[in-house]
Parts: sequence; C-alpha cells; structure tokens
Amino acid sequence: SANVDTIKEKTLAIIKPDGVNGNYVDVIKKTILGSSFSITQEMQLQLNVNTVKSFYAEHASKSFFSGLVQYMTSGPVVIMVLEKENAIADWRALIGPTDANIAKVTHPKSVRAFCGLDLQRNCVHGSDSPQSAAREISFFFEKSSSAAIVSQHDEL
Ligand code: RTP
Ligand code: MG
Repeated sequence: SANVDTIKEKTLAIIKPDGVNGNYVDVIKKTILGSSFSITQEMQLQLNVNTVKSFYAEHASKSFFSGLVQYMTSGPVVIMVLEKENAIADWRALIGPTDANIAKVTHPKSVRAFCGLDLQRNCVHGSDSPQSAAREISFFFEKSSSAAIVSQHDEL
C-alpha cells in the first residue's frame, strides 16, 4: 500500500555543560531538527552530584568517574527526548565518537567534532541501546521515578 507504517523510536540526548557554556544549544537543536528528529521533551537543569552518579552508574568503577561527575555538575545541561525512526543509532551516528579529538579527524561533520573539546568534554550524550534509552528517558522525564524526583531538586 502507499502508506507504510514507520515505527518511531525515542532516545535521550543531553547537551553537556561545555555545550551550554559554549553557546552551542541553538546550533545543536538546528542540527537535530535538520536531521529529521522531533524534540518531544526538553528541560534545562543544573545536575547535582547524586543525580550524575546515578545516571552514569555503569561507569562507577572507571578511573574517569570522579572527573565525569565533576564535569557534568560544572554548569547547566539541556536534556531532550528525540524521536524518529531509528533514533537511538541515528543520534549516536550524528554525535560521533566519544573522543572529540578523534571525531574531528574521523567524523568531521559530527556534533562532537564541531562542539566537543576532548575525550571528557565531548559536548553531548546519546543513549547507547534501547534498554539505555528507556531507562534514561524515565530517569529524567517520568515523574514517579525516584531519580526524577532527585533531579527535580535541580530544576532551574
Ligand atoms: P555518553 O554516554 O555521554 O553519550 O558518552 P559515550 O557513550 O560516547 O562514552 P561513555 O563510555 O559512556 O563515557 C561517558 C562519558 O564519560 C566521559 N569519559 N571520560 N577516559 C576518560 O577520561 C573518559 N572516558 C569517557 C565522557 O564525557 C563520556 O562521554
Ligand atoms: Mg555512554
């Protein structure tokens, strides 16, 4: 038939403190909307230490964890739910590799190439799987989740 159903998917995007501080919010949102995503939810927060530790709990044992917590609490972030077909993989592809210095070489058109600084200060977050996306969206946007209740204390 002429109308083939497309299954939309949601992912969580964060513009990290270096992105907000560097005035990249508008250009990143233009890139998102120009890449066929819709932004269905959005909020600006100043994250606190406990919220970041809980959000990035998978990295608790890593050597970079304390630096990550310090970085993510260093200023406001913009948290968005993005929606389109294949949103999770497509947003990860659009942001590029974790290390912004590598992104500048291998993925020069990626978001991290144009707004990221280095391995830690890479400007944006993207959910890495359907399980992560579901967890991360409810973490920030489901009023009944305990983490969301924690994060409400940070809302600007
Ligand atoms: P994200 O979760 O923020 O989208 O980043 P990612 O999947 O590309 O990278 P991940 O391995 O999940 O790491 C989370 C964030 O921790 C910081 N990081 N620092 N060796 C280091 O100094 C190091 N490695 C990672 C980055 O901010 C990274 O995005
Ligand atoms: Mg990750």
